Amino acid sequence: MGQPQITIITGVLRDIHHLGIKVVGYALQEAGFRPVFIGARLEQEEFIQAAIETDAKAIFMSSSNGHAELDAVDMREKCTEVGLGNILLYLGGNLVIAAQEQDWTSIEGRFKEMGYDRVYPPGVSPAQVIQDLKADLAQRYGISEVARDER
Ligand code: B12
Repeated sequence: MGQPQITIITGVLRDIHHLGIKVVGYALQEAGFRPVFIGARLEQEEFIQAAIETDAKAIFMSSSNGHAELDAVDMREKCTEVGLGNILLYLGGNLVIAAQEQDWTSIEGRFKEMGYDRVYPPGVSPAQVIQDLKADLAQRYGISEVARDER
């Protein structure tokens, strides 16, 4: 038996584009994590409830309708209110409308100010995300090994 797997809640915030987060979910599974996909068209509270129920270490939210600045706001505060102030919050997808007319660093900065730990543009490689996640788990929780389920 290895160590228990690390649960990551994944899903789509308010919109329907679910292919990207599914791709990320498969990569998480391949890397030895336990991704729990909870669906699309979700409210923030549904991610938080799922994280509480599964003792998740991270929430991966996807948003591609271009309304993330409205839909994703206050998530960190809501997590803190229920005792999840430390949980890793990752956000990705097509976050804003007319992204090509904006500097990515400025888009990323706005979401980081909201309390997201990592913010990704479309086309990010799942390998990069997993590398970041391993680094963040080590730094925030002192977890340095991601065990596979050895059933
Ligand atoms: C397929 C698609 C659809 C399908 C969705 C099918 C489905 N169930 O998923 C359909 C046809 C249903 C659809 C509908 C709509 N769509 Co659409 N759609 C697309 C399209 C062409 C591809 C999206 C996709 O699946 N890409 C493939 C995946 C693998 O890539 P990805 O999503 O970017 O994910 C990658 C990364 O972003 C990252 N990632 C994604 N999420 C996350 C989360 C985390 C935590 C992490 C770490 C990484 C990560 O991982 C992936 C691997 O790199 C895009 C345009 C485009 N080329 O991106 C438009 C697009 C997303 N759609 C758009 C729009 C406007 C709509 C509609 C609102 C249109 C309408 N007026 O009805 C509706 C949405 C209605 C709603 N209620 O939400 C716009 C969004 C506007 C914006 N953000 O600027 C886009 C960008 C098209 C455009 N250029 O205008 N759409």
